[in-house]
This record gives sequence, structure tokens and C-alpha cells, in this order.
Amino acid sequence: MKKFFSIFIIFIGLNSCDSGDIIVTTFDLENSQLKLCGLGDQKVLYVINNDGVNESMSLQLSSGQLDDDQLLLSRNTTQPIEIELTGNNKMVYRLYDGEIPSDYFCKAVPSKDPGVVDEYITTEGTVVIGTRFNDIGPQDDADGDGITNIDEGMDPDEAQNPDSDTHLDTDGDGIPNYLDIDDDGDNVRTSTEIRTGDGDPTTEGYRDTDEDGVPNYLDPDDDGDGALTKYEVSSDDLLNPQSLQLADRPNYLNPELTEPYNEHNEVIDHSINRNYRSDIVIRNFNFVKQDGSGEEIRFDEYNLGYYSVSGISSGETEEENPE
Ligand SMILES: [Ca+2]
Ligand SMILES: [Ca+2]
Ligand SMILES: [Ca+2]
Ligand SMILES: [Ca+2]
Repeated sequence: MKKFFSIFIIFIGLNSCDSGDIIVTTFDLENSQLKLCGLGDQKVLYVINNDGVNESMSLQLSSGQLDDDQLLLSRNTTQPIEIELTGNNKMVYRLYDGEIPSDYFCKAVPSKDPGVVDEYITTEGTVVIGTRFNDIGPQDDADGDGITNIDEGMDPDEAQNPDSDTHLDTDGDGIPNYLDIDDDGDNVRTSTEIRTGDGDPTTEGYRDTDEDGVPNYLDPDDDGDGALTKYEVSSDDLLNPQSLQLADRPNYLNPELTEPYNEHNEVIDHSINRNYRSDIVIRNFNFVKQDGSGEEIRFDEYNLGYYSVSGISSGETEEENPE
């Protein structure tokens, strides 16, 4: 990699010396944290450097292989996607005569200021985008329910594969606990079930109303009265056990009250937001100088950098339990 940079630096350096007006002292745009703009049906990934020299590297992609979501490049976390640098897909390196504003690449009509004094554009090459989940650290809490991934039984070796059956899935709904906002499937969110009040019995620090050693968030019958929490609901509010309260607390936490009892298959919305990271590598490409000289530099591989995004909606929105 360094070899190619060196060639590029020397090349620009020589060229700049010849023209006598530009001196490039750095070329430090590799492995950058990239920014993204979506303009129409195009996405522009870019990095700007105003430190000692005003330069930018940008990647314009209009491929239908990219995710429709403007914020996300790809949802394919199992294998990289490859996009050819042809047509409107291109990478551009530019040198400018002044400071580059941060919104330079997000304008529909490019600004004339600063002026471009040197420009290189690809005419061929391959973009490889590898996207993976970025919220799967042991201490991360991918579903935001208040319990870390590792404490929810995520298998670290299969963390990029949420469909793996090696993750713990207490309620057997096909959503592993580390991605399940209702781990026991009783329609009371885990974030609610782990809250403790004064005098509440606990197991391993989590509320355990019936003191059976299974904390409420993993216990489908929280008060141990034989009536499933999910069914201790009123007929006009099947999805909300918390709303049925005939004494001093909700029925599902009161072993004295097992009625009304309403069997149903409704489940609460399980969608969550996830964080992604896409790494972008460009392979077998050329840069053609845009001054009419036809000068061309070839590269085997260039590690452009990565793009991270958080809060992308993921998971199912289920109205009915499939069983
Ligand atoms: Ca969970
Ligand atoms: Ca629950
Ligand atoms: Ca319990
Ligand atoms: Ca119960």
C-alpha cells in the first residue's frame, strides 16, 4: 500500500514542481472516517483535509446495490458487495486553492470556491464495501433493554450472525435475547421488567416477583400464579399487561388475581435500532489527471476508510405470533 502512496506523492510532487504553483507535502487520506451525502439517487462518500494542504477524496456511487436508506450503504452483513467504477460511479481526488467547507460535497451544485487546481478521476476499478454490525461488543447493549450483549447470552463468535442458533433465545421466538426487547415473550418489555422498587425481591440483581429464581424479564409468569403474564390482560388491551390493575399493582404481579384471563397470540413490536460500520476498499483502479495531459496512475488497492452509522431500524414488526 505504502508503495502506491509513495508513487502518487512523488508523481504529484513532480508534477506540481513542474507547474510551479502547487506543492503537495502530504497525502494522508487513507483509512479515513468517511462522511456521506445523499444527493438524488447518488451517494457521495468523502473525506476532506484542510491541514497544510486543501485536498479531498470522494467516491460517488449510484449503484442500485446500495441500500435505499440514505444513511446506510448496505445491510448485507454476510458478504461484501462489489460495485464497478463505471458510468456515474467514480472516485475523485482534488487539490484546491483554499479551505474546503464542510458542506462542499453536500450541495447539489458544486461551489466554485475554493477553486480546483488539480483533479484526478477514475475511469475503472472496483469498490468493495464490507458492512458489519457495530453494536456487538460484549459490553454493548444492541437492543437497548438495559442488559449487555454478553449477559444476554450473545455468542461472540457468531455476533455478526443474528440468525445463529448459538445465541440464547429464552422465549424461542427466533430473536436472540441480545436483540429481543421482550426476552420472555410476555409482552412486557425487558427494560420495564428489570426495574426494581423498594422491597422487591431480586435474583442476580434483577426483579423476581415470585422469588422462583427466574428474574421477571425471563419469567413468562411473573407472579407464579399459573396465569401467564401475557394472558393477564383485559380483552380491550391485549398487548399491555401493565394496564390491567384491579388492586394495588398490575394483575400480572399479583398472585391473588388470575382473572380476567385472555388467551391470545398478539405480540408487541420487536423492531430495534442497530449500528453498522462499512469498510470501503477500492481495487484495481486508475486515476486520470483532468488537465488534458492524459496522465494516468494505477493502483492495486486503496483502503479508502470506513463509514459508521447508528440508529438504523431493524427487526420485525409483528402483529401476530407466527405459531
Ligand atoms: Ca434482550
Ligand atoms: Ca418480558
Ligand atoms: Ca420469577
Ligand atoms: Ca401470572
